Amino acid sequence: MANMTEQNAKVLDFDYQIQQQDEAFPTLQILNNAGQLVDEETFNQSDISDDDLVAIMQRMILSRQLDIRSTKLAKQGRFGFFAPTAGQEASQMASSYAFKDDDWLFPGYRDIPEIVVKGWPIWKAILWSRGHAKGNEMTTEDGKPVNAWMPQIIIGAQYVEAAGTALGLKKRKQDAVAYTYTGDGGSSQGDFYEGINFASAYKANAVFFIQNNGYAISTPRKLQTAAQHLAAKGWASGLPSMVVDGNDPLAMYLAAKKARAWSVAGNGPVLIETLTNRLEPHSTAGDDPLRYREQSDIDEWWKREPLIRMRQFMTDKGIWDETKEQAYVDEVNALIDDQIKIADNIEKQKISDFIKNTLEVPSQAMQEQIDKFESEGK
Ligand SMILES: Cc1ncc(C[n+]2csc(CCOP(=O)(O)OP(=O)(O)O)c2C)c(N)n1
Ligand SMILES: [Mg+2]
Repeated sequence: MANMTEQNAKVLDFDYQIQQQDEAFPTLQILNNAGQLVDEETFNQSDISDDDLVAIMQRMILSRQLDIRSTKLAKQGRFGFFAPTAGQEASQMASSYAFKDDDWLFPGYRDIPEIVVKGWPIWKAILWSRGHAKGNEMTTEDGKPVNAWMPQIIIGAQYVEAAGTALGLKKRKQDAVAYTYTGDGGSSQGDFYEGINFASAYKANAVFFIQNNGYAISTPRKLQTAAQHLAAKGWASGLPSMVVDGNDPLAMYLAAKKARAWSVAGNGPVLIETLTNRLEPHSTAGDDPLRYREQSDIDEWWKREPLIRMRQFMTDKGIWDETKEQAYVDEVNALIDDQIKIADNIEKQKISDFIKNTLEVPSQAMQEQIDKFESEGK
């Protein structure tokens, strides 16, 4: 027996294993950067109408305008914490379009636009950014519940929350899923692994997104993990896992729609890595991206942002033009103007209110603080 078995040779060939990891995750793309369909057959599978395309485009524009206005407000000191979203519109808006009102959204701090299109008023998002308790009310303008949790600040924690809710939905035999977004950095957290492992073991109704936008604050994707694809992390938990061009709205919508259908049918969760890029600073708190990346890299990614290709595709299809776009931009900005006024007119939060909202039953020390601030009218 001079020769190794093919099986043993593969097990012991580490180069082969690394190469396999790379080849196992091709990227799903339907619309290229020039706005042309690269795969008409897959496009047809998404069964998407012209109205859906317009709705997705409008949501992406809403998100871009919110980003622009929020950044300006933050510079004027009128916004609290804001994490810019430019460049991630397909990853966020086209994917979330595939979900329904009954589905539960578990957002991270960069996922404000996904909550807004679920019915959370922008004025509440502004109050949330300022740390006002009213911003934690996940309800519509007329008080109806919005199936979303508050944006999570603890990196990756939303994966655990989503896993638990996903199991609840399965046990109650509900026709709904929990869907959640974290970042490339988030996929290195313990909560990430615990969430996907638990949800997969129980075949819970969940769709997990990793928005790989290239950076965790200043740490580039390559320094965060040696995994060649973040989606590969899902395989360890037995999950179908895919890599999607995160700047392609059509691919993002189809991936999310297929993942939801798979999960709601009782097959368990799906993990989706979206390849995108953060075009702006990490947050409006003063981060300067030029300390850790080149301007030329940022410029290149701006040429690949998702609105460009969607605009081209829909213009070629005859369902979009500059006039329509400008009219919608104006409409959204008028809405944002109104929402800012509402937020500014809400009664200011007292320090005592802030402490009262921390725990349902305040500790003794907190009660003493509440009493003290209340006695001073604060
Ligand atoms: C558990 C935890 N550790 C550290 C931080 C500080 N922190 C805030 S944002 C961030 C980077 C997250 O990067 P990524 O997951 O890629 O998301 P992105 O900001 O790019 O959307 C870190 C480390 C935190 N909020 N929570
Ligand atoms: Mg990131």
